[in-house]
Amino acid sequence: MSSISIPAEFTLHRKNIYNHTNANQWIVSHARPYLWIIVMIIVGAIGNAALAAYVPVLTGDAFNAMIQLPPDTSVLLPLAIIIGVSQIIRGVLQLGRNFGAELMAQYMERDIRDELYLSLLGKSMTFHNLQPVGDTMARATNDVREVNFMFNPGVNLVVGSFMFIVMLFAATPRYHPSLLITPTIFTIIYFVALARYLKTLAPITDEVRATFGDMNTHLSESLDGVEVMKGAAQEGAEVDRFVSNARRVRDSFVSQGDLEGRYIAMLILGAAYAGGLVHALLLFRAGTIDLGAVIAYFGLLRLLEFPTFTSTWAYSQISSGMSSARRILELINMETRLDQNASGLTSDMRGEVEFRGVSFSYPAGEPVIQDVSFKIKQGQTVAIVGQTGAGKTSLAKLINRTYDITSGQVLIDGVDVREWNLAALRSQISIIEQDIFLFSRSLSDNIAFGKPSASKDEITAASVASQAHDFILEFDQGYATVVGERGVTLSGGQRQRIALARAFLTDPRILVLDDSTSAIDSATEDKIQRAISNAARGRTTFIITHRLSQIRWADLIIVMRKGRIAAIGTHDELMKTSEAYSRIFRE
Ligand code: DCP
Ligand code: MG
Repeated sequence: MSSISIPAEFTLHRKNIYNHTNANQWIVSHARPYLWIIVMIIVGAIGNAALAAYVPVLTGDAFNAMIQLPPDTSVLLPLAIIIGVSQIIRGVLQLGRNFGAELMAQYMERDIRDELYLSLLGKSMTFHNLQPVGDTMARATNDVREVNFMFNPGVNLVVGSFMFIVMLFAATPRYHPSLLITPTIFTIIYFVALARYLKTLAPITDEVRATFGDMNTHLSESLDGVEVMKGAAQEGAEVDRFVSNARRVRDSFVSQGDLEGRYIAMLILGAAYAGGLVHALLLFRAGTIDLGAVIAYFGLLRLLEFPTFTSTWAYSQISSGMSSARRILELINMETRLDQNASGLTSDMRGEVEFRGVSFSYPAGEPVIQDVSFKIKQGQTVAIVGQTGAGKTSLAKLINRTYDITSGQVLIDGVDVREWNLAALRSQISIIEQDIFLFSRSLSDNIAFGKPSASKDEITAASVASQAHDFILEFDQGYATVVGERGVTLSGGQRQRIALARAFLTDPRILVLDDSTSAIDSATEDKIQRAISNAARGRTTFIITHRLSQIRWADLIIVMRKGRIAAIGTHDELMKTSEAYSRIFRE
């Protein structure tokens, strides 16, 4: 068992994680730890099929006893008892097979879900920005479920019914070897038809899974953007788009059903019964076999019903499961560009930050940061200003390697950020984003997010420092108040103070506050101002802001324009030298 060796932001070690690019091998390696269950399924399947074949054999014997002159009724009771007991044992074996398959299916689902979740957490922001959430959700829920169904009923019935064919071959020669002709012809046609069926089925099940993923992507996006959609009165258009997506899912399901319906196996089963019966009767007429053998043989032929019936959908279940496995594995193996650099520097930060000729562009995009250089001493406060789209947020995200730069160097304490151990780097840098995300948990859980071990007192102290304490106490539940999804019950200013409280608790050496919202009433503004100056004390702080009061008291001001530094210096210097800067203050 090897752990993932693809570059990951965070490699989370756990057993049962494998490194594969081929879905078949991947599934096999997941199944390997449960070999004992597979043995149980196979033993159950063999026993079940053997005892199913035993009934027609006994029936044939009973028939022979009855048609003797005089009929020998004494064998009937023992035969009945044997049939009864054997079918009870068969029930137990069948239970073992079904139970084993279900157990296996659930274990597989759990392991694969764990592996997928861990790999998603380990992926870079570049990946998460590009990968639609709805599609990921479809893969993490439905596709994982399909892999479960692949084992039960899929593999369960395929193995179970295959054994019925084997038992037919085992029992038939007992009556006459030539009676094997019909089962042989049937089996050859059955497998040839099956192979062709599966070959046409695979692209269709791929299509079914893919259209389902697309539909989910669209659904999750329109729910995320429901406010925008309603605001623009676009419900109608969105419904139309959804309907057309749903229609594609339906169409692909229908074409799968169509193919399943045209599958030839049922037809050849009828032909096998007819052919087998004629053959047995001819042998009987020639005196080669007795009447009991005809009866038993016909009963044995009926064993073919199970494999024929299940093959129309048990194999397509496996086909769907493999399509899903490919989709899950594709997601797991999608490249992530960041390397966590596990062996990198882990020491305590002082908080010096230097940019040396840094350029950066998003994947397949124009450069959004170009040739940026500056140096900040430990404990300084820096204001980054500039118009919307100037690259302020992007610049800040290069500091903790949310994204890796394209060229140049970002150094912290004189060490390139790529030389730092990523976990050590990020745990000492705290970025409060423009769009603050709160989890649907209690306020105290949200505040303690970066430090789950925090005590109640610590949480309260952090909230007091970030000016959040007062408004939290105004809620009926206080700190236990559960935030609605995405924090909709809190205002922008309140959310910001919760995020600041988070930062107080984790006590980072570098704090980045992306605060581009400016429309806040002056009382709140005042509180936030105080919270920020509390937070900035004793650590290197970057503030991205439009608020003049905050800009003014910064040690250094960086004016960004179209990804470049337009001006840099203190307030007084810039007022003298920068036309662009002094214009901000004149307005
Ligand atoms: N950009 C992108 N992909 C992203 C984020 C941004 O291509 N995931 C582009 C959009 C802009 C440029 O990068 O053209 C700079 O975006 P920023 O978010 O860095 O800009 P600001 O933070 O300066 O803008 P604002 O003040 O609106 O927050
Ligand atoms: Mg921004």
